[in-house]
Amino acid sequence: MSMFCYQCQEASKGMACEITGVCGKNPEVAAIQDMLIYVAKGISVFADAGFKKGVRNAEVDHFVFDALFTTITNANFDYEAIRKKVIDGLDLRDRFAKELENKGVSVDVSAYESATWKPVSTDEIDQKALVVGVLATENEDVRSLRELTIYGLKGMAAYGMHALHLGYLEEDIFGFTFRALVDVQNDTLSADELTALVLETGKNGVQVMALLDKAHNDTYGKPEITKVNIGVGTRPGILISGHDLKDIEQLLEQSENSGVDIYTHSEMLPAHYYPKLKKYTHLYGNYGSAWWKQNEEFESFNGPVLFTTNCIVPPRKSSKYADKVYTTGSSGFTGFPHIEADPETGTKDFSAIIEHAKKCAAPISIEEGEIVGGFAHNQVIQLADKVVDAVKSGAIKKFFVMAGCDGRNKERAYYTDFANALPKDTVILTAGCAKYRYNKLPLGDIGGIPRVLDAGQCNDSYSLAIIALKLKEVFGLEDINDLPIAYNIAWYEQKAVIVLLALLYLGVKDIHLGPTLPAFLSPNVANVLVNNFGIAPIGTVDADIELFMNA
Ligand code: SF4
Ligand code: SF3
Repeated sequence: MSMFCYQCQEASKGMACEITGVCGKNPEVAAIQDMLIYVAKGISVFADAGFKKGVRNAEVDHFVFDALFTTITNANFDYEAIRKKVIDGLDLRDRFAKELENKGVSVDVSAYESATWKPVSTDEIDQKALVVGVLATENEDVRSLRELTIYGLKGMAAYGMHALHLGYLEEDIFGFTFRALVDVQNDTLSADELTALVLETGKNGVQVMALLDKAHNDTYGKPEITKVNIGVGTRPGILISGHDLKDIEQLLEQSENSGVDIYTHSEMLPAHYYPKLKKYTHLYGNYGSAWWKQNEEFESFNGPVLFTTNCIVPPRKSSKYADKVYTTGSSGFTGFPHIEADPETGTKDFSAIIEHAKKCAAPISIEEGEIVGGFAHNQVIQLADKVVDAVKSGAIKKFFVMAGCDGRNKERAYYTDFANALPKDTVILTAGCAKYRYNKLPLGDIGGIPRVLDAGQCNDSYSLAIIALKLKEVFGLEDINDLPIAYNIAWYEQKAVIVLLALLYLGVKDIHLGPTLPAFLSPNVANVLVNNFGIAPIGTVDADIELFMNA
């Protein structure tokens, strides 16, 4: 075994990647990512003590969230960049420990090796990195609950970073994150206490998604129903991928009147729904589909690509686009230029990528037409009367929440088949890149309500929860589970983990999860989720539709 990672849906053989990552993460990167989480845990021992005494440090906040975000699947493959974060983090931990000491805050570090371990060389860091990963916890149930918490925190921190970039994040989110990172190192906690921590992570996930929703709505206006062009223009383009709306805003501002068009890719598609982003006429359209098709789609795009977050797929050796990709934020890949924000202002200088685009040919068309989206909670609630009438008249029998992630596994064809096979009196509520499995199908509408309502990015699953809560109120129901809504969620990486934990916290039961259940759920932990929440794996399309329609 040269590595051990089981954090995403692609974990090798449904168990773990032990030789190299199916995602392309090699053992060195896997180990240094484990080390970065270990350093975040060490800093959190101090940050938790400081937080409880009212001592706050913005550098520490940022480090811990960035460490969690950096280690999300497909976000950062740059070994050197991650090792630098590790070294900087160890220095920050010791500086912050001094600051606390000077302020009279005592910290009991005796139970936490991560708070005291000091390497004397960088080689020692590499050696230590091999033993601080997932398998450092021997008991498989404790390991499962600890990792479930950490993966939830990773998703939460990713969304939290976007909210932070827009100036929206509440202090208690940091306080919870630090405490949770201490608790996952605490050998005295029982399985019940760790289970409670998992659910508390879901509660904080709801809060962060609500904050991000507010940040996006306040900053860019409320999402509107919008038709998005999926064809191409004649001018060179920049393709922007990932989830960070502040990045696309800055890119749009800086590229206005440059002769270059901006195209969204995968999870950046929902940028088109926001009034203050769609006002830019050079925000041309959306190019391609979900993240996993990028090897082909980037080739034909011709222009440079900017990754603001996950999901990066390592380019093939024969790739002709590898020298055109840039990263920013917590994302990274060895050899791709990384654009840093000005530490004072948060501004990013995208001039290099804009100049690069000017020298490129226009994108090659891979499809034509339009897709429609922008059905976030505000917009759908405006349609509430129409929706309620359609339910009361029987025109809509059921809603299917099919939020989450897409991925390259063949079994994911299930989701396209499922969408196609659903009875015509059903509506799909979607968010996240999972939508690309069915958002271009001719599924029609029900009395003017499209049968696929796209709320936005994976974090906009929050919108779907708000819509469900609103419908519960309108129908005068006691329990969210009495609504005619079924949940058939596709997951891939850790953002989907926090979405799932958030839905559980909101009381949603009987979620079907696929295409496979997480490898990091031990049989006992999986049983807890099955027994308490009715979580179930997907089956066949026909059997699942029958089950859902008769529930
Ligand atoms: Fe494997 Fe997923 Fe981990 Fe990558 S992130 S190494 S595919 S489990
Ligand atoms: Fe997709 Fe990576 Fe998860 Fe934001 S972009 S949902 S997989």
